[in-house]
Amino acid sequence: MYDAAPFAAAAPRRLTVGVADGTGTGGWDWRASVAARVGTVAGAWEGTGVRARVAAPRRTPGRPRIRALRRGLVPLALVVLAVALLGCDAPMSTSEIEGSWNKEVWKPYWVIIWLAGIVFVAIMAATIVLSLMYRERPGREARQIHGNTKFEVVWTIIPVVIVLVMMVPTLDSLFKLDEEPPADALKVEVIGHQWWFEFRYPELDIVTANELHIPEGRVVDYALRSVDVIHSFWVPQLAGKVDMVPGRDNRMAFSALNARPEPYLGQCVEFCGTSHANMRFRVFVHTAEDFERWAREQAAPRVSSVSRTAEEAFLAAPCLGCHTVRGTNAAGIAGPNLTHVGSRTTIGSGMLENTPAELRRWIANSSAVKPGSKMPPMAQSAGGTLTDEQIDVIIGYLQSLK
Ligand code: HEC
Ligand SMILES: [Cu+2]
Repeated sequence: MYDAAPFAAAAPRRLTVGVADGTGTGGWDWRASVAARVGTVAGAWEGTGVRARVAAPRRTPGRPRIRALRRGLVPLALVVLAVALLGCDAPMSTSEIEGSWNKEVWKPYWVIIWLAGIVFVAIMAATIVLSLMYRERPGREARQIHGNTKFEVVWTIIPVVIVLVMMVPTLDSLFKLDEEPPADALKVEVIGHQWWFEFRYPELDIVTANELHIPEGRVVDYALRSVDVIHSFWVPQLAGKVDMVPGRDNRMAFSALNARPEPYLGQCVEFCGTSHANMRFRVFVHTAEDFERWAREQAAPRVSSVSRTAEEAFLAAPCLGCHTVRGTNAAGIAGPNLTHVGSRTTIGSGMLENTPAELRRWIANSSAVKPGSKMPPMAQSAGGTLTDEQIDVIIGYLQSLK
C-alpha cells in the first residue's frame, strides 16, 4: 500500500532556500526551488553553491483564501457570460424556443443545466470551504483515506444517480421526437443541391426554392433528401439538425409555434463543398389563412399578366435548360424553379436581396457572388452570351413572376 509517512513527516516544515552569495539575504534560485518542491533533501545540493536551511514555519494567512477565491472567479465569469449570451436576441440561437422540436429538446436540457449548476455550486463551495478549513497549519498532518470503501461507494453512486436523472427525460424526448406525425400533417420534401435548398409540397403541387413557407401550429412532416452530396437541415430557432443523405429519406416532423413577419434563418450544417457556407434558407411562418393564400398563388402556373416579349427573350436565352417556369416550355430542373421567383425576398439561397441590381450581379456572373455556383456566367462580359440589354429585359420578366 501507498505509504505517506515520509511526506507527512516532511510536510509541516517549510524550506527557505538561498544562494550562498555572501550577502546572507537569500535570493531566489530555481534549482533550489524545484528541489524543495519535489522534497529533495537539502544535502543533495551540497557543494553546488546552493545552501538550503530549514526555517521556522511562517504563516501566510491571506494567501490561500485569495487563491481559492481566484479559482472560483474564472468559472463564475464564464457562467455569467453564458447566461448573458442566452438572453441575446440571436437569429441563429437554439435557445430561442420557436418550434415544437426545440421545445422538446429543451426539456432534458433544463434538467441537465440545473443538475450541472447544482454540481458546480456544490463543488466550488466545497473547494473554497475545505481549502480554508484544512489549509496548511503547523503540526497538522493529513489523514490518508485511500481505499476507504464507504467513500468509494458514495462517490460512485452519486454520479450514477445524476446520469440516471439526466437519462430519463432525455430518452423520453428522443422517443417523442421520433413519433409518427399526425395524419393531417403537411408534407414537405426538402431536397439539398450544391448549394441551395429545393422545397416541394406534393399535396399542394408547389415547387419552390430557398424560402420555405409553413402554417403556424401545424405539424409538418419533412422528407429530407439530397441529389448530390450530404447536406444537413437546421433552423436553429425551430429544429435540427438532420442530415440530408443521397439515396435515403431522412424524416423529421415539427411545428412552428408562432407566426411572425420576419423569417427564421436556416443553414446547411454538413460541409458540402465550396459554397457550403453560402447555402442558407429562410422559413416564413404564416397564420393558417395567410398560408392558404400563399399556397394558392404558388400552385398556379406563372402569372398571366407578364409581358409576352420579355417572356420570349427569357425563353430564347439558355435559362430554360436549367430552370422551370410553369405555363411556358421552360422545364429545366438543374436550378431552382422560377415560376414565382418574383415573390421571393432573396435569391442565390439567401445570399442576395431580390432586387434588379442584385439580379443583374447574379445573372451576369453568379460565381463572382457565390464561389463554385453551378449557374454559368450569362453576361458577354463574363464569357456568356447575353448583352446587358437582354439581361435587363430578363430581369424585368423575373421580377414580374410574382
Ligand atoms: C447550367 C444551368 C443554368 C443555366 C443555364 C441558368 N441557370 Fe440560373 N441557376 C442555376 C443554378 C444551379 C442555380 C442555383 C445556384 C445556387 O444558388 O447555388 C441558379 C439560380 C438562379 C437564380 C436564383 C434563384 C433563387 O431562388 O435563388 C436565378 C434568378 C437564376 N438562376 C436565373 C437564371 C437566368 C435568368 C438564366 C438565363 C439567363 C439562368 N438562370 C441560367 C443553373 C442555371
Ligand atoms: Cu452544406
